[in-house]
Amino acid sequence: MGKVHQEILPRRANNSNLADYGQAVTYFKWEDVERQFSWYETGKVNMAYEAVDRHVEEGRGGKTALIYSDPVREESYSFADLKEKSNRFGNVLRKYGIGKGDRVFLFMPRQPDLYFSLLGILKIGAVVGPLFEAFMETAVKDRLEDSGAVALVTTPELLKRVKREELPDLRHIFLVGGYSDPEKGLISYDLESASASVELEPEWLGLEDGLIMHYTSGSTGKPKGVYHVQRAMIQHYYTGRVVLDLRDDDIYWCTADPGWVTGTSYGIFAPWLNGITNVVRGGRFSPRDWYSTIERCRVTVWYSAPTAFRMLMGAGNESLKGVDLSSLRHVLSVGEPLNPEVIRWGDNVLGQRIHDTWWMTETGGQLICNYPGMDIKLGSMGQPLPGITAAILDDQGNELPPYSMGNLAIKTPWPSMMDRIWNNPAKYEEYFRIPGWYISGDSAYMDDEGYFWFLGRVDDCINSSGEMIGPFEVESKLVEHPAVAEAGVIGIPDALRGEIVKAFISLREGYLPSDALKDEIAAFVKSGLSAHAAPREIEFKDKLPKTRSGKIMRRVLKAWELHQPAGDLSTIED
Ligand code: 6R9
Repeated sequence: MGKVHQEILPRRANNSNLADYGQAVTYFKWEDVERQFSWYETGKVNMAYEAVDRHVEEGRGGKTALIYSDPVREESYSFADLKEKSNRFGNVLRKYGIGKGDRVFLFMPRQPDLYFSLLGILKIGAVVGPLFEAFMETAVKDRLEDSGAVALVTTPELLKRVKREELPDLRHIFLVGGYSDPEKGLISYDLESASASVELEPEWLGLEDGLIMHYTSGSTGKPKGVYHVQRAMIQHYYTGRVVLDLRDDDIYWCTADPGWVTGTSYGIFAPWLNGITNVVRGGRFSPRDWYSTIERCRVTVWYSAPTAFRMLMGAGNESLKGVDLSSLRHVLSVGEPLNPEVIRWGDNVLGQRIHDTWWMTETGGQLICNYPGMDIKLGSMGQPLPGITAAILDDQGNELPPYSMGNLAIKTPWPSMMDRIWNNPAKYEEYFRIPGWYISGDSAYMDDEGYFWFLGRVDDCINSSGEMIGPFEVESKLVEHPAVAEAGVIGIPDALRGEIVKAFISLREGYLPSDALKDEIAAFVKSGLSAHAAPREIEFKDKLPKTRSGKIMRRVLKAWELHQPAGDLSTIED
């Protein structure tokens, strides 16, 4: 791996929160983070208490915790409101015999009650499982069945997708905006919550007690239930400070849905553990709508994903006319590699450097990041946070020198590391097959200054005539071409070269597909990157297949290409 695209952006003038922890890695101790929690003194642990009640008890109850809006309503709730609403629902759950360790799932659109009920579930020590609202019958059933969920919070509309007769463990359904029907096990969330007490003693837990489950789909086979425990709050709180750089007067907006780990770790836990005002926007994405949300709510810290930034970029500067984004002071990205072109767009158009962060459902929190106070290298995921050790390992577990491509691995443990894969210990062990390390399944390299560079999922890397090609590098070059909105790159079998590079491309507004354009784009990659990485085949698509969290599904592109079954598709966007 050569010294490619090492374009360095100077560090911003920023007096970072990292100073709280001594700035330098050598001084960092997790214990200094742990001291911030009440349980450090009391021994009484509960995530919802730390994220909500604690602020009320310490005199911050009147502060706005949640600003919810969608095209038809805008409401805000204080920390005291969150405490009251989650206490009420916690009491309802207790009334129906639900308690510590029970799995309670959420299946509803993003709306305030989703947040209240999630906190209520955590208050009584149950484990919460948020599902994407767009899941269809089988996706819902598989997850409820595997987790053995005893209760579900949903809406009358979405209830139609719940195959209750096939789910014997599912005893109670709480309907938001619906009526009780005891014979059918249906309970009105609204009426029961309204008559429940506002007083509740939280269930006091240990750091190893359950917190949340997120199902994540592997490339094949059924989705895995990634199970996290209370201990994760240490990482959520800490990264909220040093990576999100949250300060008391921030207005923070994480655009992710709670069905995706980003929407809980960083859409709920990190901001509220830090007592920050959190914006939630319901409804569908549109550039106008997103820009005006930033303007109207005076968002200061904004966490989103490359797919969204690319869509905003693709929509052109027209959609920015007349909007004031000057409230922004810190912008971050997660979920997919962040193309250098997108960072340049952020610098020029948003007036903000977009900070890439790398982590996974299984890691529970951010691990390798561009955080305030460090120099950013365009196209790099950044460096391991203080407290985290990362390395590139070969398949035998040997640490590889700088610039070698290999398995991105993290030294175990860290606070938010997954506790298990529900019902699947063998799958869990696979991640830890090399003693002392967590193997991420991503392929990357490290440079001689300790910055990490993402290449692709291990399964997605392409071997063409003996040269290893990471799809990300090719995709990033492709999106620099003015006609290209998004690109997904895969390897396809080739008799001569082993594999060749094929690119699926969606075009920007105003461009039409043609053979001449294909040639031009291929030549652009050839001259800008290398001959072997240039796509030998290009196919134009109106849309690329993506997950609900915005990841291009390369394995689906590959399955289409090879006329093979595409594996689990429950998380695909419609
Ligand atoms: C948080 C989240 C994890 C996979 C991960 C990697 C990809 C995430 C990335 C990134 C390059 C980044 N990924 N962040 N790739 N640069 N900054 O996304 O969790 O949905 O489990 O996905 O996403 O391939 O292994 P999850």
